[in-house]
Amino acid sequence: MDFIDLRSDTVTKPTEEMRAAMAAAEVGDDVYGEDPTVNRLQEMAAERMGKEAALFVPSGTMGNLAALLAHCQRGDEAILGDLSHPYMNEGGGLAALGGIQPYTIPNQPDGTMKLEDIEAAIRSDDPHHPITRLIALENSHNRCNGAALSAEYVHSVGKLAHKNGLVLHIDGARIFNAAAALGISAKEIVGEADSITFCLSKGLSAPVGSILCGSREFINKALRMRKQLGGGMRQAGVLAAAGIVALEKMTERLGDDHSRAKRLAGALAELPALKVYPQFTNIVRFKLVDGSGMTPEALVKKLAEKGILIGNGDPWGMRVVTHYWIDDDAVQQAIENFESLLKGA
Ligand code: TLP
Repeated sequence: MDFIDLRSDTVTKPTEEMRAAMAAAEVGDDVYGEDPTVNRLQEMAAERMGKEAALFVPSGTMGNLAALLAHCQRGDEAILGDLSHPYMNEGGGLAALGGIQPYTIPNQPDGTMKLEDIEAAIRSDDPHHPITRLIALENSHNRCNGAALSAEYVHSVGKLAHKNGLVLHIDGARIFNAAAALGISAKEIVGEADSITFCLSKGLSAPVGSILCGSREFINKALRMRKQLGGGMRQAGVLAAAGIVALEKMTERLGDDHSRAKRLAGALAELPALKVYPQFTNIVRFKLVDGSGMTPEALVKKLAEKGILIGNGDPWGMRVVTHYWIDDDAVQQAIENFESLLKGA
């Protein structure tokens, strides 16, 4: 059966153009800094984010971790949203491998943290306290329904960080989705950030890889962290080649994914059995209302039997995520299957 896979945009497979670019890629040993395709991708990525330098890493998780390790010492504290990916979904790597203490602040439904909450979390210079070193934002915000944080908000957090001698890191796994939703460039959003991670292997459809961007000095430190984490890759140009196509060809089309997500959100909201949360980008979150007569597990299973895969990973409800391989027809089929399973529920 050909599945309509709405579990995540991480399921995207490379396009034909990516596969051709991968086959033709010029490669070298990237641990020696000699892979011309990786070097080109890194230069392009730094330019797109308006930063001095960039580093190709195997995953978004490693990009965030290498950034935190490069910015923080053991025992330092990082201020994070309580629904943020580095806090919730990265295996506790910052604590386990970095000895970094997370100080979590409630994420608001729009993915922000209140500025006054952030300010209150910054420690005073007292030997009883850990040293606050970093603030991390996530944009777009996965668990907060894919909400895009405005450039103004990101700038104000950056200003607050710098006024207090802290750094701002952005988990921008889906920064190009945020940019598309806000109608501005990614560069305009991340101007105040000291570092940013973004993913090539989600909505941009590359098979593997993320990019960490920042100052030259920061990227030199992060390079050492990537090595410590075992993320130094050799002839990685075969992967970077797909990343170049992703940056050149895939960022401008993300609005299509957002329109399809909007259509899905609208149709699901018509079903009395579902409560659908606000939709902003390519992520639609929803849950079954009390008395629907269906459990999330049963709904996921019944949809899968019809060839529709959806995400059901956590107490925050179910999720469908649109991406390059989900066309209008797939959206229509998904809607029809939801309707027939939940009709009368
Ligand atoms: N998110 C995955 C799962 O881990 C939940 C998904 O399917 O959405 N930052 C953000 C905001 C992410 O959503 C993800 C992946 C990552 C970082 C980590 O990226 P990878 O999977 O490349 O390590």
